Formats: sequence, structure tokens, C-alpha cells
Amino acid sequence: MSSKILIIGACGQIGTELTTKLREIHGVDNVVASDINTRNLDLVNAGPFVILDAKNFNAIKDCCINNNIDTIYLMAALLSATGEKYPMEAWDLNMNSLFHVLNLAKGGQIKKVFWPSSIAVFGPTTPKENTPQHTICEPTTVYGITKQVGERWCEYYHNKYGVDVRSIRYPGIISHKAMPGGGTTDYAVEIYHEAIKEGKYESFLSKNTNLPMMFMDDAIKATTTIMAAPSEKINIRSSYNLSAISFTPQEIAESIKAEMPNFKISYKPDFRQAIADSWPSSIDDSEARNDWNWSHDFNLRNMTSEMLIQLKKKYK
Ligand code: AKB
Repeated sequence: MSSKILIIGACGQIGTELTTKLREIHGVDNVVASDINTRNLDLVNAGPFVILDAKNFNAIKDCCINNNIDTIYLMAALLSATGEKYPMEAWDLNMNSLFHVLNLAKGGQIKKVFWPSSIAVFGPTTPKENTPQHTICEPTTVYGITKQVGERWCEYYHNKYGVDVRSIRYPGIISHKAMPGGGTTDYAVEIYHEAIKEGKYESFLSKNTNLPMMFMDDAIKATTTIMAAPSEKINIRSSYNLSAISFTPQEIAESIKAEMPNFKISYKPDFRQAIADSWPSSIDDSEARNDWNWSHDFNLRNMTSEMLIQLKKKYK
């Protein structure tokens, strides 16, 4: 029998594309998209959509009962840059939404949960290169703290109450449909839009800031693969390291210049530089590769080609 899925935060950068993919896999009517607002609604309204506040336990519970939901993807969150501006709001949204979903699963209403963590769980004391799965995690952002604590709670709910919760630590995600909002890695999306629209881009990170990144197709593949894996293959119930590519603003600019020789980049680091400097440059994701056969498809060159093709169509 197909799962009946609720996506909370379906109108965000990842939520929109996840909604489309899950509807392809499970059938349009089996995937209810929800968000607190209707930004990007055109990307998710080919199937059921409800307005839902991720901080409202009763609203989530009623939505699950009314739609016979057995699986939740909790994609709502305030990201790293916005979280620094609104620390208490980030804590409130990121933690309460997770508790609501974990408690529904503990009560038996929900059978399976996906909750994204992030490379933001790492901090300045973490080994920067090839960051191991199990290592020092002393995050310095509110967002990172919520993700680190959330990971501990996911593992706790699994061990203590048998909740089938699965999670991956997303790197920066690059996509051409919905824009990201409020992250430190957002520059790597903006740069393509500005390349097509203006032929130039001013980066808010310095030219040698090397961060782990991933094309959206790979992020969606990782998400659907971990959720489809047999439960006994999921040995880590906090969150899996996940990796594809790492690059700097200068390297992404070079990859754009290879296709658009007149493209110009300049650098004006702002408060997000300190956040980026606290994160790793590359991630060791061998546990995800071993446990549930994760592999990525996109490198910087073919990601740039695809981004430019798609955005040329969008802005023509
Ligand atoms: C951010 O930059 O805050 C996010 C993330 C790495 O989790 N994209």
C-alpha cells in the first residue's frame, strides 16, 4: 500500500521539488503539501495543498487524521543567516515543529519521519577537511544549535520510543526552481540568476570560502533513497553526513565563465562570512554510501551547465 505523506514547509526551496518527486513516486493524491504561506504555490498546487503552521501541534495532528497521513517530511525551518537575525524565532520554529512531529510519531499516528539536519551542526572546532560522521560538533549559529539538538532528540525518540525517524545533514543546495531563503550557502544559487540577468555578481562570501554543496537532483535522490531504505539499513538515527561537491565562489565563477566568458564576479563579504568560516570544507559521507548506497551524480561542471540552461529558459 502506498504511503500517505504530509510535507510541512512544502513551498520552500527543497519542499517544492520534494513535493513533485514524491507525487511522481507515490501518486499525486497521496502527497499533501503544506506551508504557512503560499509563496511558490504554483510549484506545488498540482495536488492537495493546505495552509499549516508547523508550530501548531493540533493543526498538524488534525491534518494527519483528516488525510490519513502515515509519513511526514518536516522541511520548515529558519536557516543560518535568518536565524542569526531572529534567534528566538529560529529556536521556536525549528525545535517545536520537530517535537510536534516526533510526538505524533511516538503516539503511533505517524509511522515514518524525515527531518533534515545540516552541515551547520559543525563548528570552528570540527575538523574542516573530510569531516567525519562522528566528530566534535560545537556549532556557533542558532540554526546549527537547533539542528544539533534536533539530531539528539531524533536519536532519543528512536531509541526510547521506536520512532522511525531518518535524517541527513544537507550541505548547501543549488537549484533553479524556488529560491532559497536565509541561508549562508544561498550565494551559490543567486550567482547563477545574476549571471543570466546581469552578467555579474557580488558575492557575500570571500573568494576562497570552500563549502560543501549539492545539486537539487542529488539532494532529492538522497532524501527519497534514505526514506525508501529498509529500516535495518539505517544505522544512524541522529543524522547522516552527506556529500557531493565542494567549491569556492571563485571556482563557481570560473565554471560560469567557461560558458559565459564575459561574466564578472566581485566580493563583498558580510556577516555570513563568519558563519561560512565556522563550517567544514568537505564531508566524509562513507556511512551513507555504505548503509543505503548513497551516490551523487552532479559535479560542478554539469551542475553549472544545467543551471544555466534552465535559467536561460526562465528569464528569456
Ligand atoms: C544554510 O546555508 O543555512 C543552509 C544549510 C547549509 O543548512 N543552506
